[in-house]
Amino acid sequence: MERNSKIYVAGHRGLVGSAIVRNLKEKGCSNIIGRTHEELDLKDQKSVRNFFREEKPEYVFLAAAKVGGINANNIYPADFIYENLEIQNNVIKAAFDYKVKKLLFLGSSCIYPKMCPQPIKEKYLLSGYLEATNEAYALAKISGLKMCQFFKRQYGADFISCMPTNLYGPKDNFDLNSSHVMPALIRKFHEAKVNNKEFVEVWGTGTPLREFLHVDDMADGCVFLMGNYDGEEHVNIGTGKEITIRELAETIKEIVGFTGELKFNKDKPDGTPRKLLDVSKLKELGWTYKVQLKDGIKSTYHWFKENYL
Ligand code: GFB
Repeated sequence: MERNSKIYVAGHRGLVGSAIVRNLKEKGCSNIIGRTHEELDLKDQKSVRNFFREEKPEYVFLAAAKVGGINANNIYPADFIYENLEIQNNVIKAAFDYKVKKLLFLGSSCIYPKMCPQPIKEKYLLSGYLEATNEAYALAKISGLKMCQFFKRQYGADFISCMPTNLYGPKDNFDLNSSHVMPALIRKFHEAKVNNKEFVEVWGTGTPLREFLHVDDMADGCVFLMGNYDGEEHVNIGTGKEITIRELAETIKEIVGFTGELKFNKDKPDGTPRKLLDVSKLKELGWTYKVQLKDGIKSTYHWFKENYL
């Protein structure tokens, strides 16, 4: 990928897509294209094919998806499986038909079995039952990574996939019903502080473990893979470190400066107990993360106060 290569970032205004655009621009890339929902509905096959025929991008980062936290995934499984399959089928097939040089498909660590050995290696995929709360999204993402693998195997298409751990950072979704835990707790603790509330509700038991990667690291890892990897197997992207939801809540509470209590609502699902990624494959390729969790939470909280309120 050269600085003047024509690069399409699908989902260029989202949490990951916007970070990829920032990273590419920092690296001097000058020919980056994106389309908003209004400009291009990726669920509409005809529009997607027209776009690829007219624009003929050379490289594609497929960061567009219907995403959400445990609550949204649990409530809307039909939407999560159908819309994500539509988006990825349309983009991957159009990329193939219009001879895109290379495509990177972005998945998620929820593709792995609920109870598989930790840390999770890429080869554990499909070795057991999925976590029920995000089975729909996981099946869509598994299909996408397998589709890239099979287009490479059958046609020699340079389509690769990466599977990130839980991501957070600027431009995240802070809506309390559809968001992931990190932005939800940042917002809850902030609003509890400014409104002098006595407690903040944390969903579940607080015992699940999660790994968190800042989206700027995710973007850097994606650009690194686009330039340095062409294998069939997907690649995990993460930090290799995990924290309990309780520890996360206490860390965010301290950073925000809330002095009240935590209340755990056990009526909300815990989801998968752990999903720590084995990141040795990416490390051996020559990439590791940089943003430490506390620094990332502080900068995300700053972004939230500057941009969301
Ligand atoms: O981040 P999260 O929504 O998704 O939840 P998953 C992580 C853990 O945080 C769960 C707990 O155990 C939640 O119960 N949690 C505590 C909260 N308080 C809150 C809160 O206020 N909001 C939220 N959202 N969680 C997602 C998958 O699973 O991981 C997606 O559903 C995707 O498909 C994503 O794969 C990366 O980490 O459980």
